[in-house]
This record gives sequence, C-alpha cells and structure tokens, in this order.
Amino acid sequence: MLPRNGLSNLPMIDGQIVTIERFLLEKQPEDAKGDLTAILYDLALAGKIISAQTRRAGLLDLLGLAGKVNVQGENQRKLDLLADDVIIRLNDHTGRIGALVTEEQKEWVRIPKEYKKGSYILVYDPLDGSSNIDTNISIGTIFGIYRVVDKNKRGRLEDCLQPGRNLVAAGYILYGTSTMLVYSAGKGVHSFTLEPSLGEFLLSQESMRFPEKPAYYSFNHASGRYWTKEMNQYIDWLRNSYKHTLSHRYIGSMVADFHRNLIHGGVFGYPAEEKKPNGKIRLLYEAAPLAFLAEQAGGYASDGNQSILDIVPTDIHQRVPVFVGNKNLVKKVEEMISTKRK
Ligand code: P6P
Repeated sequence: MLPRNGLSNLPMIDGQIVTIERFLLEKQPEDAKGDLTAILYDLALAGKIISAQTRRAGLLDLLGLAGKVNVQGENQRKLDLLADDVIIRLNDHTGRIGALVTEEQKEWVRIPKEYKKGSYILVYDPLDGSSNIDTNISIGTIFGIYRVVDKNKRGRLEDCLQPGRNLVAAGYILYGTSTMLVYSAGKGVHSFTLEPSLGEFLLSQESMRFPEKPAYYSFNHASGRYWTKEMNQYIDWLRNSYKHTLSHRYIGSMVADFHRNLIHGGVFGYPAEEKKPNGKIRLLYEAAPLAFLAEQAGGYASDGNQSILDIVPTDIHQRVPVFVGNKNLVKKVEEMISTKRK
C-alpha cells in the first residue's frame, strides 16, 4: 500500500481517495449516455454552492424570513429561495431534465422552449428542516430522479406524478458539521463527505445498511395528543420492547434524523394528526426519495398502510404520514395502526 504521508487526513477507501465523479463513472452502466451521472454531478455542485451559502448565512444576512409564503403556507426563508434558485439554474438548460418539481414552487417547473427537452424528471425539497436554519441545526436538500414517461414529448405533469417505485435515483445533501451527499441509483446507498480544502465530495461509506439493532426513535412526542390511540400504543410498545437500548432523538429536520438513524439504527415517524389527516411530510420530494434510500439500505418506509414507494401521487405537493427506517419497526407500525382490512 502506498505511504499515507501527505494524504493521511483525507477519507480513503482501501488506500484510495475516491471522488464522487470517479465513483459515479465507475458505477454507471457501460451503455449509459451519462445523463443520470451528469445530473448527480450537478446536484453535487448545487450542494457545494448551498453549503457555502449556508455556512456564511449569518454573515451574508441570509438568515431569516424572505417575507414570502410558499404553496405549503410556510414562511419561506432566504436560504430556501436561494437553494431553490441554485438547483433550477443548474438544471433547466442542460437538456437532461424534462421537468422539475420543488417544494418552493406552486406548479411543476417547465423547461423553457429554447432549451432541449431532457429525459429525466428532478423532484426536490431544496432545504428540508429550514425552520432550523437560524439555530444552526443540520438541514438538507432531498432529491429524487425519474425517467420521463414518453421520451418523445417535452416534460409533462404526468411525468412528475410517478410512484417512488419508478425512481431511478434518490438522495440527500446534509448541511451539518460536515456537508455530506448520500445517494442511491438502485445499487446500494453510498455517502460522500465534502472536503472543503479540495472542494470535492470524497467517498466516505459504500453500501450503507440500517443496523439491525435500533438505537433511536424519532417522533415529535409533543404531538402525541393529536395521534390515534393505536399510534400511541405503538410508541408505548417501542419504549417497552427496547427499554434499555432505544433513545429518543427528534431534531425537527427529517433529513438529519433519517441520516442518524441510517448510521445508528432506528425509525423516524411523522404520523397523521387530528388536524393533519395526511401528516406533514410531502410524498413526492421528501417521503418517496427517503423511502427509496431506506429500501436500498435494507430498511422500509410506510404510510402506515402500505409502502410509500407504491403510492401514486395525484398532486405534486400531497402529504402522507411517514414511518421510515428499520424494517421491523416500520412493519410493526403497519401491524398496529393499519386501517386496511386485515
Ligand atoms: P414538526 C421540516 O419542516 C419538516 O418537514 C421535517 O424536516 C421535520 O421532521 C418536520 O417538518 C418537523 O415538523 O411539526 O415536528 O415541527
């Protein structure tokens, strides 16, 4: 093995420094045109730009509200709009994307006529957990990539309303103590850490799997009074079945909770509530991409009745109850709360 003198402080796999560019090229099928790889590169670039802005937000007056409200009725934050703008600008003219769906735009985003139509659909939440921005808690970009239904046509709404089972790739970029990009293109989940001194995402873990033994459950206990009796019985079951080994961690940033549970084992849940019969999490660009990753990592995701990946969206912003992570813990939710005929 080569001496590790000058490189000892960089993440290496088997003595090799693997950039995301190299990894993607090595993993892409022989006959690939390279469009999907290029889209993942573009998302990595977006992650670098958003990370730089997020890190300096306090200095650049990017914290706080943008003075606008999005389609969800949520106050948009300056960084929400910046992240959304970065991703659209990096993808709308490449000829790789047929249409975009983003949490921050009411309608699906058409590719301007002057640009070539693309054969992929990009759905994304530019900054999940953005209510945490001002308190320096980890936030993240969540994305999913589909193929267009009909390659001969320009992107249409029907290309955007596909079930998660049709995803060709999904992932997230986590802006935390370090910036990480975690993705899957259907052959396992792989994580990359941004090395700021190089401006490169370097491979930090290949083929990530949920640990069998769960360490955390992530539910907002304060909302327990709005859950059904059966949902509260599930939480009691969790706490009694894993008395001494399960802790509670819920930081109000699903992508960060998901990431911690992927590494240490656990389950995240945002159940239906009296006033939120479909919960809060958006199906298309939050739940489905994380469900895709979860299954690729040996986990599972459900709305309490069925796999999140089998739900066909009828609206680009529709919400679903979400339980995602350790397969046994999520299957137990279905067993205890499913309203489907037994
Ligand atoms: P609550 C962030 O807005 C988000 O969509 C998820 O990232 C997070 O887990 C959830 O909402 C927090 O919602 O109602 O518990 O504050």
